[in-house]
Amino acid sequence: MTKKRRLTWIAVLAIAAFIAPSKAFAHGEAGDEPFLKDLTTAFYDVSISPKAIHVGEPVTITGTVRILDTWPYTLDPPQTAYITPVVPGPVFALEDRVINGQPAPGSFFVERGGVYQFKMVMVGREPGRWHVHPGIAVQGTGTLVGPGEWVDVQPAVAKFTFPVTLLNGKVIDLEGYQSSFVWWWSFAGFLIGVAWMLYWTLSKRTVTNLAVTTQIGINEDAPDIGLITPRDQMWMNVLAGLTIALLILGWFYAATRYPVRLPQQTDWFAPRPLEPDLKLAEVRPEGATWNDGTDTLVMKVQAKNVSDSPITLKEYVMGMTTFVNGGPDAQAQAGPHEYVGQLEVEPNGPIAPGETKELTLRIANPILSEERLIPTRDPQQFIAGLLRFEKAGGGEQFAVVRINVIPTQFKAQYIPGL
Ligand SMILES: [Cu+2]
Repeated sequence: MTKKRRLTWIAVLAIAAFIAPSKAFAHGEAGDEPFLKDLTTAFYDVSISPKAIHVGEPVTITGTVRILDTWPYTLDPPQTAYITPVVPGPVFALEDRVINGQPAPGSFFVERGGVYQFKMVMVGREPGRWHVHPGIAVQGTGTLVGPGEWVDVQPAVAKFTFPVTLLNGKVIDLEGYQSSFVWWWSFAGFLIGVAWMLYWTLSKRTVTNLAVTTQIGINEDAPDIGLITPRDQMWMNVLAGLTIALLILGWFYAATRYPVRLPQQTDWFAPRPLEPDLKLAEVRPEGATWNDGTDTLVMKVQAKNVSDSPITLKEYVMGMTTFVNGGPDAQAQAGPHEYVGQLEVEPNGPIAPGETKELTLRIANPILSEERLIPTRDPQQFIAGLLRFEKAGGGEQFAVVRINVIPTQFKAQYIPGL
C-alpha cells in the first residue's frame, strides 16, 4: 500500500468513527422525514410480548394504528395497505394476523381517518436480539413504523419447523419444503444468464472496444469488424433455445405432477369499522414551539368539553411515540418504553362540561430529535398527533391536532457530536 493510499484509508476510518452514532438504531427508523411520520399515521396501545423466547415460540404484537386526516396531499391517498411486523430480515415467521377482529392474510383497503386494531402472532426463527416493530405498509407511500421493542430469541433444542396443512389434508414443513428443488431450478436459470453475460463481457468487442461500438448505429451488427458475428447469433439462439426449453420443461412438470392447481389468490377486504369515538372535545390548535437545544416541544391548544361529563387529557400520540399525562404505571401501560414519555399539561385536571380551557402541553424528551419527529428543516413545519381525552366513567376520544411548530433554538447541523 502506498503512503498516500494508507493516509486516505486512515482518513476514511477516522471520519467513519467520528460520525458513528453513539446509539445504534435497529432499522434506521429515524431515517424517514418527520412529515412522513407525524402527518400520516399514529400508533398507540402497542404491546410486543414476551421479550424473551426460544426459537419456535410465539411473540404477539397488538395495538392500534390510525390513518390521520392530515395525510399529506403530496403523497398518494391511502387506499391499500397491510400491517406487518418490521424486523431485520426473515428472523421470525408470521403465523397469524387479525385486523379489527377479522383474519387478514394479506393487504386490505384503508382510508383516511381509518382505525385499525391489529394482532399479529409470529414465531422466532433465528436466534439473536431483534428490534421488533409493528408497521403499516401503504401502497404508494412505503412502510410507516410504530414503536419497537427488543426481543431476545434463544436457540432451541429442536430444529425450527413451520408446519402448514394443505387443502388436501397433507401437512408440509414450509421451512424447508422443496428447497433443494427451488434452489437448483433457480440456479439453472441463473447459469444461462451468467453464460450470456460472460459471453458478451469477457472478450467481445461490444464491451472491450466501447470506442468502436459507440461509432456504430444502434441496430447495426457490423459483422465485418467482428462486432456481432453470425457465430454470436448462433450461440445466442442456443441460449434462447435453452431458456425456452427450461420454461416448457417447467410447465410440463407442473402440469403433470400437480394436476390440481389454484391461481394465486388474495383476500382484499375493508375491515369492519370499530366503535366510533365519543364526541368529547373540540380542539383548536394555537401554535407550538420547539427548542432544539433542550429537546422541548411546547404546544398550546384550546379544548372545549362538549360532553355532559368532565373530561381529562390523558395522552398525546404522535407517529410512533406516546406521551402520557400520568405516572410510571400509566407510562408502562402505554407502549414500548423507549417510545413513551411524559406529557405535562398546564393547567392539569378535568375540564368541566361546557368549559373551554387553554392548555399548554409540554414534552421534554430526546426521542423527538433522535427519531426525527420535529420538522425544523422542512419547508412546512407542521406536526400532527392525537389528543386522547377520557371521560369520567369511561369512554374516550382521539382528537387530531395539526399544529405549526416555530423553532426557538437550533442545534448545529452536520457536525456530529455537537
Ligand atoms: Cu427498530
